[in-house]
Amino acid sequence: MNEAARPHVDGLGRIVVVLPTYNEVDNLAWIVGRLRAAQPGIDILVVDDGSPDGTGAVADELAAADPAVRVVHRTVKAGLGAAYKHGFRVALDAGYDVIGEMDADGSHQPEQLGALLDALRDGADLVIGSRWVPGGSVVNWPLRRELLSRGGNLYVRLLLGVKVRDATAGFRLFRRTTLEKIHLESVESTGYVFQTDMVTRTLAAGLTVREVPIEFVERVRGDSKMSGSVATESLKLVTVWGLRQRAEQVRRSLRRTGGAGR
Ligand SMILES: Nc1nc2c(ncn2[C@@H]2O[C@H](COP(=O)(O)OP(=O)(O)OP(=O)(O)O)[C@@H](O)[C@H]2O)c(=O)[nH]1
Ligand SMILES: [Mg+2]
Repeated sequence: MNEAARPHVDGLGRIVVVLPTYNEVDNLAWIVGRLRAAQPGIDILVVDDGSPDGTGAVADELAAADPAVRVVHRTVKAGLGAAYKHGFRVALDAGYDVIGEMDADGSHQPEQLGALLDALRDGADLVIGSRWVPGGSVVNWPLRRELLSRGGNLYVRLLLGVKVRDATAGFRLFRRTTLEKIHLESVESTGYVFQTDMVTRTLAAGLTVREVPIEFVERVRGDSKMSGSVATESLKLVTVWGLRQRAEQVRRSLRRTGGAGR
């Protein structure tokens, strides 16, 4: 990636989308091709966790053929959040102004990225492609998955007071200033709960989050990496964060009451 030579996208500067991959050999070239066609001004950073199916080699071939594509190889599968954190650090160091997230399995459609870019141009600090705002939808999801996602989001809203409909979504655009303000280095969640963690931190920092409706399409090829343990980890951490928030609120109000008594 010759940084200086990369194009700027109107009104937004230099943009890179981070694509995390684990065993996406049948999807990667297809999604990279669609992304390049839909948004020729946007660069791509693949973060592969040593996929045994050869996804890393496909990524290398794509990078060799196209200066807009770059690859980070990690040696072990260490979770979606850890892969994103690594990719974001590389993107920040490379000087990008906007850093995006997208699944590599076709669930997030590159053709819908334009609407997310528009919301960022309107002034948002983080834009989320959302399944659960009016106009958003999912295609080919079993009822069980829909209930898990809707239920998880309801739990996040109730416990953390996060006022977004799809806090767990992974189709996003961050301004670099957002990642700087929320202290990316201090983010510890390594699994899928990273998504909830990032939006919670963004709102807590007083920044603006906008949701844009998207159509989420269930993957056609390859296997899902979502598992019971992923859901359990999210449930556990959101509960811990929620209780911590409550304890902090109680501590603050006790301090206030103590101060008024003096
Ligand atoms: N680098 C890396 N990528 C991962 C890891 N886990 C998942 N991914 C990628 O993250 C994206 C989302 O994972 P999916 O398995 O599609 O999970 P999901 O979209 O929540 O689940 P489905 O709807 O069932 O597809 C895909 O591009 C995966 O290849 C990981 O540990 N490391
Ligand atoms: Mg998926």
